[in-house]
Amino acid sequence: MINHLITLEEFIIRSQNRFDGATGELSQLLRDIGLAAKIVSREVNKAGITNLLGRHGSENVHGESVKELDVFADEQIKSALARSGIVSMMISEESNELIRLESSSGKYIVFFDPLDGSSNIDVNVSVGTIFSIYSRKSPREEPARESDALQRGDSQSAAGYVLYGSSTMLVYTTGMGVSSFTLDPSIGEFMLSDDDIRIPDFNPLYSINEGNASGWPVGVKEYISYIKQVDPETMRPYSLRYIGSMVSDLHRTLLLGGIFLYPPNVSNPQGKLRLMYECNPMGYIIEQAGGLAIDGKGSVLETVPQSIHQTAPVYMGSRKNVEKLQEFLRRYG
Ligand code: P6P
Repeated sequence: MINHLITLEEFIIRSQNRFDGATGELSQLLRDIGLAAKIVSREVNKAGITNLLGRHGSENVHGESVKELDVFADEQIKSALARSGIVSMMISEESNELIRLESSSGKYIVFFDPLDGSSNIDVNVSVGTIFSIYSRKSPREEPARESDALQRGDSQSAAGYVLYGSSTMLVYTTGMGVSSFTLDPSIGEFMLSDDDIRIPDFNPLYSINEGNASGWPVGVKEYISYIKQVDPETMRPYSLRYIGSMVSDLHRTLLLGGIFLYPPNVSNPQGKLRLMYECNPMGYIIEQAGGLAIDGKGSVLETVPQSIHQTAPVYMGSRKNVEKLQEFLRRYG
């Protein structure tokens, strides 16, 4: 129970003091991301009355149409990261290539999806920003290398998301549990809501796009059929909740429990969600909160990345929910 108001900045400083030898750079980076989130939140929440709605006309690296707010969010985050002076390279869903920054001595590499779920913007469904932070491995006096970006998800220094919903929330982890903050727009501060989120061990909730069922692996088909059977003892049938915005679906899963699934399907044989700026950051948060995040074989965070925009199948949520799925994947493949 939080018995007095703590701002994001205050919490970050306190957390930094728990890290021996912390230089304050990660704290500064998290504060810069928090500022960009406030600016994006202001525009998302008033998009309905400005000209930011609708398509920007361009397409991103995946051939998806880009909306004005996507571009705005992308620009805000890029300038916040560039201004920090501690980021040497960044990769955005909206940019084909990785972006090296003049301050190439910066300690961190940042992946981000500036406005995930943006297809929901025009219908006023919540969308989110996702970020994933790595320490670079190459010598800091040299320009950052692509190998600095191709690190496994279990090497992340920090990961988080901003959910622009009925309220704007920032949720992040630096590897010492998961904390959440709610934006108080009247004072422009993210206020601490929960300093140690733990995902429930089980909940009969599942989140998947049933429209793709014909292309799922057999093990997934058998699992989904199993959880729809009637058996009160095992709380079946489960309830289906699917918003179609990963940050929203996983924020609900983090707080209520259950399982989120995006398996391979006919149009996405390697899965649809991007490993580096969707699966890894969200998976890191779920695992830090006590859940599981797998790609159908093992932890998605152990995947050795081959390219910055690659996709991966992903199944994540409450431990018992994911373990039950794993039984079916082992039995049916
Ligand atoms: P589908 C949004 O476009 C997104 O990248 C994620 O936010 C979301 O989980 C997924 O795609 C939804 O995909 O195929 O169900 O529309």
